[in-house]
Amino acid sequence: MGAFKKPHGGELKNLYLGTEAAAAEKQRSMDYPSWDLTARQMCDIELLLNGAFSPLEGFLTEAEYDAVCDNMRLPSGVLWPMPITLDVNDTFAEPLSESSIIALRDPEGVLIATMTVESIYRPDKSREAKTVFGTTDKKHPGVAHLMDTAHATYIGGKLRGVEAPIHYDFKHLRDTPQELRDRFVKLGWRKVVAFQTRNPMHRAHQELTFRAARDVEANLLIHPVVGMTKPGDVDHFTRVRCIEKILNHYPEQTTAMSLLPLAMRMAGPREAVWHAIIRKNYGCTHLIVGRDHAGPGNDSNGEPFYGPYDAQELMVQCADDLDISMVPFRNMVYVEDQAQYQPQDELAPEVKTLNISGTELRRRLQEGLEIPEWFSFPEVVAELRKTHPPRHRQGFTVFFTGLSGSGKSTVANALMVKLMEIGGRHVTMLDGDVVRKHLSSELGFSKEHRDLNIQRIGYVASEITKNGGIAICAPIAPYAATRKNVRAMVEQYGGFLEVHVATPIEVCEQRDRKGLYAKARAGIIKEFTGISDPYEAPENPEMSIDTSELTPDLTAHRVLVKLESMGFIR
Ligand code: PPS
Repeated sequence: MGAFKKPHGGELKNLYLGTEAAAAEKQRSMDYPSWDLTARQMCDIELLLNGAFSPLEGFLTEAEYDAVCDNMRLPSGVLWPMPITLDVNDTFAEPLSESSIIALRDPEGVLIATMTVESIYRPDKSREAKTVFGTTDKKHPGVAHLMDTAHATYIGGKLRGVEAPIHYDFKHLRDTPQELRDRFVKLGWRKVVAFQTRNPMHRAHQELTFRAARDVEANLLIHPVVGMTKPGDVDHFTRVRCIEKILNHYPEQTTAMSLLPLAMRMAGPREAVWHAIIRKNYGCTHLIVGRDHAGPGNDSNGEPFYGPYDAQELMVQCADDLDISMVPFRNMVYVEDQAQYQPQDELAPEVKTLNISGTELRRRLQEGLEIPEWFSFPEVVAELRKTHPPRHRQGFTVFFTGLSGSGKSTVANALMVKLMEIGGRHVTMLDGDVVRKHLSSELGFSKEHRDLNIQRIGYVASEITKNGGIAICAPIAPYAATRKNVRAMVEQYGGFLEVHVATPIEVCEQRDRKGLYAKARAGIIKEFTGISDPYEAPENPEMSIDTSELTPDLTAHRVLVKLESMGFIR
């Protein structure tokens, strides 16, 4: 019983070849067509090879895929809720046939596994979205990946593992299912409750996990996901460092942490069942399942994709097949009068409780405000503050966009000087003309080249922002979609302020400092923005300024005031 419980499907898979066979396979693989695995596929293959996805022995064939989508079972009848598929592009799929052998490599070209192709098929993605996620709404990150990122062809077949994916971080916290099972045996842990998390843990999590383990008289395994989680989550380095700090707050010898390199799909109920199977394979006997487990947030109409207890209900329905027990997660709230946490459902409605939502926590971090000790442990907060400094210490990008001659460069230069006067961060200017001289010297003015130019500027700006600096960009950037990409690139690391320099074209043309408008009118310069090439004005910029009405000094000052109101300077 206990940690000696059987893996899902009866046998723990280990798809790695022995040392000699692996060396021989590596030799042979030189002749095989080679596929570079995506980040998501790297996560999947690691868990296939080490048996975390037992009883799977490879990526799903069409028959397996159909059965999993439609019935949540493999053709053998074993419960399996999530299609684990290998999507490839048509160029790669075209020459393959059923019985081809392919090499699967990591992004650096290291051979991870080979696969004998048993099945090549084009999935009906909207049916997959409906059956697995219950929706085709692309607000769902799992659906968005399936529709927009996953390739059109799937190939399935059995894997032969050659080398485990390499990780350079937290090596001491990474275990295969067999290693974790062995550890439980060594420690004498017969009952183990797993806690799945993609977030740093605070006091409420510590309380609920401690109580869950105590209630079922088990040890606790904190099993955070370090593969791919919901876009916008705290990065896994911070997540793990925060959890390391919290481990000291459990009674000694009761609790351990191990990392799970899983690529989450945020599929709510189906995902909960999948998580349970994985934990069973790692030797756990119980899984804590919370309110809205693996929930993807709200749909395009602002409604939640799944009901708060859908995941728990599906777990109950699948209980007989699962053979790992669910410990329903109880919402813990802080009762001020008693100075302790209590399960919300045990309290009378009039009892005064305190809570800080995720959004409120982010606001307090951003603004450098107090995070009370009843909410989190000071060492966890200190860890979070390291990677989430208050806004006035984060990097940011000011992105000017507008026609040639609109005054972008003049205002950008004035702003740069004012920011340098304030000091505290390095300022980098990425002016259109200057970038074209150094970074994009080979590019012209076709849509393709302009997009490439702006992507490059965006990439550099995002790196500067990530490292706490200020990037001021001043290209024309005529296309809305490209500007949106730049915003997304930068906003993952810091602030983004789009300033539309909306000086009317008549004024720009009248100024014609470089004589370009005259040449464009005469047809000497082709594809000239505003004359013979489009400019898509921003719809929702943070600021819009017209330099025919204000001096550069005043305009730059207005930008500064805006930055101050957003909290980036003080
Ligand atoms: S873009 O569209 O964002 O890639 O353009 P950008 O890199 O900002 O370069 C614009 C500067 O190049 C000069 N120039 C032209 N602009 C627009 N259209 C055409 N065909 C063109 N040919 C040369 C022009 O001087 C622009 O500089 P600014 O500072 O905007 O006047």
